[in-house]
Amino acid sequence: MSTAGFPDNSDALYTNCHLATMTGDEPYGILEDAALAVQGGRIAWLGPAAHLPPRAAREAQYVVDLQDCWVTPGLIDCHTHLVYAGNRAPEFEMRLNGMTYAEIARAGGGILSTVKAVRGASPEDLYHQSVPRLTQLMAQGVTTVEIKSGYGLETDAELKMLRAAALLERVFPVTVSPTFLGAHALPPEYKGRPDAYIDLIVEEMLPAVAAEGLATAVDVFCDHIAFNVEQTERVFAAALQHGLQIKLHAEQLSDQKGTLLAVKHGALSVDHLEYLGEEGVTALAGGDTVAVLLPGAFYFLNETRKPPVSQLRKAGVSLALATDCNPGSSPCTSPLLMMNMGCVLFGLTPAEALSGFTRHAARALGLAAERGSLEVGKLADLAVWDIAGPAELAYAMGGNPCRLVVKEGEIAGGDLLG
Ligand code: DI6
Ligand code: FE
Repeated sequence: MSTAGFPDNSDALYTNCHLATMTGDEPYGILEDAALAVQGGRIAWLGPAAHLPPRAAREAQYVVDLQDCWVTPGLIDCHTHLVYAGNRAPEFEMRLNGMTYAEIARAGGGILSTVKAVRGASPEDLYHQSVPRLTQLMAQGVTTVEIKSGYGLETDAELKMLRAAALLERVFPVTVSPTFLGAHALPPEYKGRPDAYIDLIVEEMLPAVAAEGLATAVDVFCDHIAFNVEQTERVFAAALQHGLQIKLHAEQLSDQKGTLLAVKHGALSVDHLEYLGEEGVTALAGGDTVAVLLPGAFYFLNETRKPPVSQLRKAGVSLALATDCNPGSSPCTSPLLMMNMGCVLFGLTPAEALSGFTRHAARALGLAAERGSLEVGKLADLAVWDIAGPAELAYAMGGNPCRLVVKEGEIAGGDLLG
């Protein structure tokens, strides 16, 4: 790397650090004893510190000594339901005191209890209850987060959820990638009439969401307890008509072959995949659809069937990892814990786990042109870690070595400089 191309008067120069660029063929794209310059919110230069031109520090607006820390791309949590009201801790407790899931559901629990809480919450309350979950993610280096609706299940309540997600993005230094998940569950008032509910989604909800520009993608829960492949296809067709991208909760509890449908329609991602069969793996091979693994839900629901990770890996499918932050199956706000579980429960390597929260997560949101790796020209979204090497991120259980978060070139959090 030469000093040619070093920016004049950079906004910030980060020195005394090591980079996991997440580029190239080597797992982490490691660059030790490195420096990184930011200009206009983007990465303007990165390379070995020894290659810094002498004028670099003199001309920079400010120089930040990263004290031997490691820098990764800001983490991207590509699958969350973090906007919701209430929680399901009482149900968790009932379950562990011996009540079955079906009994809890009959007693008004399960996903519909969160629907009731969300419908009953004021917009302000819904927003305020969601803030701590977002800030906990950000404290672990998250700079981009996907947020789904899907606990409103009626037009106004779905819009309320997506407006809360939009407000979070306005208030906090984070990018929110909003997804409309009206087809998450059948609302009680449509009991026995799932197709009529799909009509409502297609004819009323989706147009309203699109008109307000509240979502960039549309998701469906395709499973025996939710919506079938035909219903899913109707929602996909409407989404594509509105110019929205699509993704799918697929093969979480059974193999519905939703993945085949999703790939056929060019979905950004298929998520969960515990029951993905050989056909599904073949469909994903060589395509652009990302497989998103959610070890938190697998763990919290005490599942035993694991996604076919080694087949997916062999087929060259991009593997992302996410928290699935939601009150019912994954009340989790820790990407680092998900990396650990991705390794221990699903057999990912620590490098795959970090790729799953960076470059592959960016692809799962259609944002890879600007995020997910440390490269000149990409947004300066950075997470700075007090670790001796990147494998430590997936290794540790608990704790948080994140010392600094930079969002589009601005300091967004952390205590490194405090
Ligand atoms: N799969 C899940 O694991 C969550 N949603 C989904 O489609 C469960 C959401 C909840 O129980 O609240
Ligand atoms: Fe989910």
